[in-house]
Amino acid sequence: MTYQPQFSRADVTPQNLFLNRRALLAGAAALSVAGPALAASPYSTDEAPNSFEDITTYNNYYEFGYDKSDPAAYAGSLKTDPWSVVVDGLVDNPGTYSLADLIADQPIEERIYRFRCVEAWSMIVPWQGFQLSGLLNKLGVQAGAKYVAFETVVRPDEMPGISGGMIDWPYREGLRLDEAMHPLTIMATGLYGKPMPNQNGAPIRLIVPWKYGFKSVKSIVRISLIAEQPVTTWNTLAANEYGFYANVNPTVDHPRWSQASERRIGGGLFSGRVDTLMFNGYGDQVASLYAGQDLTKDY
Ligand SMILES: Nc1nc2c(c(=O)[nH]1)N[C@H]1C(S)=C(S)[C@@H](COP(=O)(O)O)O[C@H]1N2
Ligand SMILES: [Mo]
Repeated sequence: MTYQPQFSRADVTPQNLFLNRRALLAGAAALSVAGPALAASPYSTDEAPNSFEDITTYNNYYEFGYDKSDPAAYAGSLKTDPWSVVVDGLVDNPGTYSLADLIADQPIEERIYRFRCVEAWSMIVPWQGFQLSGLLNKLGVQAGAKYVAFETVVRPDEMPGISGGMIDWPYREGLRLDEAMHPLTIMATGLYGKPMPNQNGAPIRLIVPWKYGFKSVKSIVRISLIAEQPVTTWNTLAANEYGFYANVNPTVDHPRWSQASERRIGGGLFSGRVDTLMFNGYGDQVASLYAGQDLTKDY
């Protein structure tokens, strides 16, 4: 995998807007053209979303290949219906759930979030989804569970990137339980008012907007409540480069490039280089989760 440092200069400063009224209006406007009316969320940014084309043609989904264009080219072969998700570990209601049963009672809403990859590019994405907390409460987290672990589907016949390469599939990610229960953490089932495109992780994926994008695992088939910090894919590949926490942090550089700024994907008014914000701009909401931790060590 070739990560490249970015060199263009900042020309746009992102608005650090949050929990305001304009976000509600922006969300409502985006939905009116894109699909069924969903409740707009005060958790949304009112920054202009990237285009559907940007979001669905510039992807990381290594099961389909390493190039940014590979997921859009090859993910069409992934069969996402029927879909089931195994829930296991320290949970009151374990089992193998159909996707429909798993999410039946979860309120879907739009969340327009900043999305920041560890490679120093970013987008604004209008996801739809529901809070992971709602699902975990339904499943019944038992005392002793301290982490949530996730796995992506492994289908070599449908995923041309599975064979070869260095990754020990399935792609694995995880969160501490308090991170998983945070209201910003969602399970996303679509974007732009449409069902989730395969290249973005259909039919259901995690989105944790204050963390680097690699935490936001796609096409989830297993959710485990566990006592110990789970083994995760990028941390296993290079622990000195990709921490378990992976909180967006402009003051802790990747060993091979700066994290102080990012390249906002897309043409037009909002393209170009922008400063990276602590916790991707969600610090007011999430900084307290890390009180007392040294984020240069817990990167
Ligand atoms: N299963 C799986 N999930 C994954 C990845 C992957 O390669 N496989 N890539 C991660 C990385 S590095 C990023 S930046 C985001 C990209 O999400 P997007 O393509 O929807 O922008 O997905 C994350 N989730
Ligand atoms: Mo990424």
